[in-house]
Amino acid sequence: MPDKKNPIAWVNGIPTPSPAEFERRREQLFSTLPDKSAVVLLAAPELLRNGYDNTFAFRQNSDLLYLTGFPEPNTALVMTKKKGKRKFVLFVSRQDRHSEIWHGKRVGLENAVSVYGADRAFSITTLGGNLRRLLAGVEHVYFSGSPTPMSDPALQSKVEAVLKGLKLEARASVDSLVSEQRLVKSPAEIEIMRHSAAIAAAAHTSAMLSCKPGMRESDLKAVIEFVFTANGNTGPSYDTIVAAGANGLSLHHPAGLSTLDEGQLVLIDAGCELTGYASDITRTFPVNGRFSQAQREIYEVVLAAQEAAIAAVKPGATMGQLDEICSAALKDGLRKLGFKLAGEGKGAKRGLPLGEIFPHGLGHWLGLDVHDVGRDRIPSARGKAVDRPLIPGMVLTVEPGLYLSLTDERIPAHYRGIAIRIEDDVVVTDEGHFVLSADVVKSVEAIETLMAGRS
Ligand SMILES: [Mn+2]
Repeated sequence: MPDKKNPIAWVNGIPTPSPAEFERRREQLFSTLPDKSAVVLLAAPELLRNGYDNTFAFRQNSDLLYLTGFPEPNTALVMTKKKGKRKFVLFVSRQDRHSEIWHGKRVGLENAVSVYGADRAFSITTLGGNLRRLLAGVEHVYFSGSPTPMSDPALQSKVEAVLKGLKLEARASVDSLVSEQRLVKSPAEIEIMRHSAAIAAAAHTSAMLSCKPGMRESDLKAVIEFVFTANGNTGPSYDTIVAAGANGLSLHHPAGLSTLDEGQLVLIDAGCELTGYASDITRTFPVNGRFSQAQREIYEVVLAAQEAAIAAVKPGATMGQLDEICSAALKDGLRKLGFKLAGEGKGAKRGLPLGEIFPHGLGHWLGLDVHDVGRDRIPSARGKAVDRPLIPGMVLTVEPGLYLSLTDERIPAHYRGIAIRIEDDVVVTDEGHFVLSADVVKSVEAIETLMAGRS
């Protein structure tokens, strides 16, 4: 007998949210809705890649995925709350023999009810008329009033026409409502994210063990993505970044045909997407398995800053505070290496601003989207925007980096061209934090020891 209460269902060894978990999420959303209200959410569009019938792999709208797990395009979710009565309706594609010959089995109306838990399911072709009926007596509609890249434009105009006909305005965007809920992960979500990070960590370990001078960036990308696919048919959650040496100075350098040379570092920023949940890990290591003196010195500065920021992750801390801790550690380390930084002492104006060699933020929320939803700043009691305190269940990345230009004469010559980023996925717990991506090594000694064992 399947356990009806268990929030995780295992599918061939892969954890996925169970029907009970999706129901709990919808109940949580219902409980935040006022009476006489409705939520309308649309599937992502299918996007043509080239020609007239060759599409990109379909990825569901994250809010719809979060509330239903429903995998198909041409889908709409409607939730209504009237006089305390809650209703969850799905509009989906009918099963269709001709289309299924090409594209495989569709879920269909019956399974939308029996498997996905809808109270009612209708054909998506009836969206206009049935939505009008469902919205009778509704005063507040939560719907993205303006089209977003993540909702199907044809369905969007249909819903807009219905709202216009009923003289209903999308008063508040559903995005903010669901975003707030998505920001704090349930135990089931954290368990799935732990698996996602474990697969990504194994991929990074394999890349370190496979790396040899003379390989190309794309060879390491193949190693990384092989491990993703082989461990649960998961693809990358964003384009895999593999950057040889100074290629890493470009933050999102896609793996290309550049050679990984003796004496260079390689920066890999890669994560997978397991049943929708992203991991996002960066490691930087020497192509030949041994850091040079200069590489090691900069690496230790970045690592110390990353570890200081991670150590400070706990309920009540803010991203802004973590950022300050990290920046202070970077400045401290760089000064000891002889960098003349802007902002203090003699020659303060001519010094190098930290923002020029650490041009991105410390991190971001992580979840169904790799740059997940939820605001970093919230209004205070007095209405002023303040940094948001962390609470248990939030998941964030901590990813300082240093990118030392090849040509900037304010940088000591022996450090020029070095690009290093170190990134881990961290969940806020009652006690403090837990690092989801800890399975892949990151100290200089551990990396060198691991790589010394390459065959
Ligand atoms: Mn990241």
